[in-house]
Amino acid sequence: MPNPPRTGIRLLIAIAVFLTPVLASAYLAWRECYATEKALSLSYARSVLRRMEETSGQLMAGGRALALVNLSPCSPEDIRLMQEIDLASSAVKVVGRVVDDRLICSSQGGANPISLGRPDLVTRQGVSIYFNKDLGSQPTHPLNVLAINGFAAIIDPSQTLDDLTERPKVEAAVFVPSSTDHLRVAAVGQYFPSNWLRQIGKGTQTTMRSGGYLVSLVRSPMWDLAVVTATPQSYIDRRFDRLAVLFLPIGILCGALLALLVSLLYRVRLPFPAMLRRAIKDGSLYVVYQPVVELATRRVVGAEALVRWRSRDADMRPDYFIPQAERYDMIQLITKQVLAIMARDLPQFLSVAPNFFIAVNFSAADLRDKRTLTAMDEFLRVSGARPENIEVEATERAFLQGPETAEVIDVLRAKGFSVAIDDFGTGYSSLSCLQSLSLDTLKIDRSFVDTINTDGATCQVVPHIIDMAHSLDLAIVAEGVETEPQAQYLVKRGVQYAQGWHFGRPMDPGLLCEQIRSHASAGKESVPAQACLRVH
Ligand code: G
Ligand code: G
Ligand code: MN
Repeated sequence: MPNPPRTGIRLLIAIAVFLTPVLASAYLAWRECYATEKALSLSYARSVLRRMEETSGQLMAGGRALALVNLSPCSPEDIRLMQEIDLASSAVKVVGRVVDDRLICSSQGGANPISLGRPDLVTRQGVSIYFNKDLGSQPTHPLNVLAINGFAAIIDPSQTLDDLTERPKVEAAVFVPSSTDHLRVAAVGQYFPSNWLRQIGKGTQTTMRSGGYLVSLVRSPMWDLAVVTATPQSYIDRRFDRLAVLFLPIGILCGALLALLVSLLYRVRLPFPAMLRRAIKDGSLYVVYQPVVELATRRVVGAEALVRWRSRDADMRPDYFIPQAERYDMIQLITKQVLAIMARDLPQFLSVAPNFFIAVNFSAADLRDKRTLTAMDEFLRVSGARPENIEVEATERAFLQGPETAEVIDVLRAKGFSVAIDDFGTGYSSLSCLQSLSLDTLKIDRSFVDTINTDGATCQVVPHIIDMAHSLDLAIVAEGVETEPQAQYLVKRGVQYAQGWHFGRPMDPGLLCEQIRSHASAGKESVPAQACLRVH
């Protein structure tokens, strides 16, 4: 991960990852409920329409049959034929004869003529419709009369929509679309704004949501009829509540598992080589510089370059990743990166103090490889530094790797680089081997400097190391100097250089440059004021 997200962002991602399946399952559940209710209301509307179409068909067929035989209206033969038609017409309650807006007889026999008044509507097919007529049935029950060419079909509007009793609060109506005010043939409920009907053409159907209702419209392809149903939103909500009990726990479970998985993925470490390659590529490796002071003057004369790994894992410390990189034979990648960063930083140091030196840590693999020599030539070319500006540090273990190592060290020294033995005293061969090594500087390990002015057994070792380095004509850098008494002791013993928290912690190049500048300008005036302000 090039830029690992911070805790806050990670938390946000986890919440988002958790909520996605939860919301998705809720959405799917809701869509499922909506689709089910939509299908139900459409199929109901279609079945009502089918029944109305049947009625119309039977009315027309009956009318044609009577016209064909041309019997005298209400004659016994006529009434017998009407009874046959009645029997064949399942959707029609009674059939009869209408003359001059009066029902003069029916399949139930010749009764007194009943006046129907003006028809409420005459459809495009020529059907006269009389709504809600009391035809003397017991108990009193308003019926609709549909008449054409003197023949009448009598239907019970309350039976048209009787399926609805199972679904309380669902509203429905049968309309005559061609009538200007969309007359209702039958209706349950009130909520029928007429503009719904404008939505559909002949033979089509549609569903929409409006005013808290799910509205379905179907319109007959051949008859002047349309059916509207309005299902309250509460039907969808109730269905959703039932389904959510099932869907939501699954969604929550998936969300939790997914969030867990994502957070695990963030935590899982790449294998070390992949991590290191990525760190090099995305610039997570950087270099800090720890000042080296001349003890007599306390001037900063040089610095040690120490590599750092910017990582969200707090344990990416050099004492972990340097040995790992050595084990995976990748340490030279780090050396290369450190040299590249140093080449960028050095010019600003040198512009302030031309004799400044930087010590760089080499591992055994660097010293075994002859390509290190060409890399150092390239370093000088790119950085504009002189070999005297660079000191190569290596532990005694690295020094004792055989003839190739000795050869590389010799060539480095011949080129003018100085070479230091690092962490001196911690290895097993130490003093006896020192003589045989080709060296310029000895760095006394921190663990020995720690014993100065104490009465531990190893405190006897420090003067020996110092004396020996003097006798071999080596420069000495004491590492890990933390107190002034330690510094005093070292001065007294003739140690020229020191490094440690007493003089300065490892720091950014900009800060180091400022320190060198303030030291240098205390001596002479010619230091350029802008030297350290270079931005990389
Ligand atoms: O200051 P610090 O805690 O980083 O030092 C830890 C160890 O890592 C030291 O022994 C130091 O020599 C080593 N080290 C720091 N930078 C480098 C480097 O660039 N290359 C190698 N090989 N070792 C380094
Ligand atoms: O390469 P070398 O092993 O010399 O690296 C020096 C190490 O010692 C680095 O980890 C550096 O941060 C650490 N160090 C430098 N000065 C002091 C100091 O005064 N006290 C302590 N405890 N550690 C120091
Ligand atoms: Mn070192």
